[in-house]
Amino acid sequence: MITIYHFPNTRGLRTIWACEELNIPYKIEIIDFSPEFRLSPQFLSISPIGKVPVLKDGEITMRESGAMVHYLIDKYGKGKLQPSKNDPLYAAYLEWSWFAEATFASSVSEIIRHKRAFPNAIHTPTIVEFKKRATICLEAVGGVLGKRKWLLGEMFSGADIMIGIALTSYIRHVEEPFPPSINDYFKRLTTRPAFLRTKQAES
Ligand SMILES: N[C@@H](CCC(=O)N[C@@H](CS)C(=O)NCC(=O)O)C(=O)O
Repeated sequence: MITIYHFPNTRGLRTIWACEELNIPYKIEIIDFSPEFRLSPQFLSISPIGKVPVLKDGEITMRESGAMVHYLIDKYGKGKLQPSKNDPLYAAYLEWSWFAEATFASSVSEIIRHKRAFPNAIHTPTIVEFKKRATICLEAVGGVLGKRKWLLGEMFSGADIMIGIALTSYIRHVEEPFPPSINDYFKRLTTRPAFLRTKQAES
């Protein structure tokens, strides 16, 4: 049985959502998110930098949400949630998946980290700068969507899971409304039955 170490409203949602889309059985362990627990020898033994999510599948332990999504799709997807490797869309699938974490979510994360590290000395220009960076990323997503239903067109893929959770993070931490193109896409994402089951599972 796959185990996902998670804390509500964090990136483990990607891993849970992938399991739900693929009907893979899993269990969730909600961890104590305090720095004391995350940096304890017990948790560091499975997550050497004290972060969630962590995925355990038999002998395998993973600590990057995007890698978990790709792993689950490759191992259990039976062709679902990704284009085949010789499909020209495969490059876009990889690119949006990586963009979601390395570029988009990282701008939002700078805001979270700054507020967490300096709760009594928030430096407004820093927050403004990273909100601006996150918003440029959001506009890049809106720009490609156009009339497309999902990032790759008609095919819902792991890239939508990756971007979808970056969007939930944008709402919570950038606190700006989405432009209409993103709003419609976000509604489609968050009304998928697998997404609704994901939110239910973590609560
Ligand atoms: N790139 C990693 C980022 C993991 C990450 O930053 N997790 C956050 C929760 S979403 C965390 O554990 N933060 C605690 C901290 O940074 O101190 C991934 O995608 O899994």
